[in-house]
Amino acid sequence: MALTNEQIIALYRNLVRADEFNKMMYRRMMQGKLIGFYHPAEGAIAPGVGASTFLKKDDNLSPHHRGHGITHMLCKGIDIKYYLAEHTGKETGCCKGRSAFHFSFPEHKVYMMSGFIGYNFAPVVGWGFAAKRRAQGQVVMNCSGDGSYGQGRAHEAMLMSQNWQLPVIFFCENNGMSIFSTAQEMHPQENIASLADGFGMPSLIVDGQDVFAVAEASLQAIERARNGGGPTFIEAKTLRFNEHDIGTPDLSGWEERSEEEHHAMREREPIRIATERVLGDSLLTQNEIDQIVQEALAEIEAVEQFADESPIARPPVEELMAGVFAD
Ligand SMILES: Cc1ncc(C[n+]2csc(CCOP(=O)(O)OP(=O)(O)O)c2C)c(N)n1
Ligand SMILES: [Mg+2]
Repeated sequence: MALTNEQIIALYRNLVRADEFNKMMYRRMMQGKLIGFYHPAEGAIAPGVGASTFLKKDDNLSPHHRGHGITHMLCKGIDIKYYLAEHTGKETGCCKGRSAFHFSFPEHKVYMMSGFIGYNFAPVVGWGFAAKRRAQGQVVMNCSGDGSYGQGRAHEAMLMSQNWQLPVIFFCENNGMSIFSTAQEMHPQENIASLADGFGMPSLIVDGQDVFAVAEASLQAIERARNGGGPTFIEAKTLRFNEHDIGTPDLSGWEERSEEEHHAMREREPIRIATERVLGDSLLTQNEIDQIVQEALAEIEAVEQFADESPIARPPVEELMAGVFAD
């Protein structure tokens, strides 16, 4: 599915926003300005942007925890100042600064995180079932990592979605790592997409460093799901440039990564690949690219100002159970 020039530019803009936002989160974590912790997304920003940029407002999105879902959510249209205020422990955050990174934006149909990897496999089947019954062309984008596909519930969700032909996209961001364990250690086959074969589910494998390739595959899966064609499995092969979360040592197979490995990874940096494409195809000039970066930086500055100037969340003890159970 070839992308239009307009779609390519929209993706490029979101990629730059995601990249700058992730850098800002890393910096703020190091400055001690964030509560909780942060799972940096450097090197892995293209999968979320490619999967989420062309979702419609009514589609359900379950983002991956890397970057705390920002690469996905900012493309779905959330107001990121509430995301940052939340991470900064401020009363103006989307959960009044109580959650660190366990939150949702239900008004945007973004249902976020739990501390449990793979928690989302059960809900996405329910959302897919509801979407099919409503028959209004709504799709469900379920983003998660290679690590979560060892879980039984992932396989149950794929089986049920395929059996019932639900409009669910199983979008796997395979960065080859689950904290310290490598995908080779945890999965018997090279491609996690091979799992889909067992359920008769169509699958696509894409270069997760190329945002345009990811978006093409995602659009294909979204269209299939919208038109009643059932689920698709997408495996986006990506990289983790940094440690799993800030403060945990960057070990791979119990060995620290070598300088050569780091260097080779950085050759596959998503912004670098996307910039080569838009300049090479004369879709944007260097001046226009500079302008896009400036706009992203201005957006981030405003978001940081909002978070910094907001009052600190100081919930009284009696309020600590608020929001834990539905009324
Ligand atoms: C059910 C469960 N088991 C283990 C953990 C601890 N844990 C947190 S992140 C993570 C690795 C996840 O790897 P992956 O899904 O590939 O995502 P990545 O962090 O590589 O982007 C693990 C094992 C957890 N949070 N939940
Ligand atoms: Mg992983």
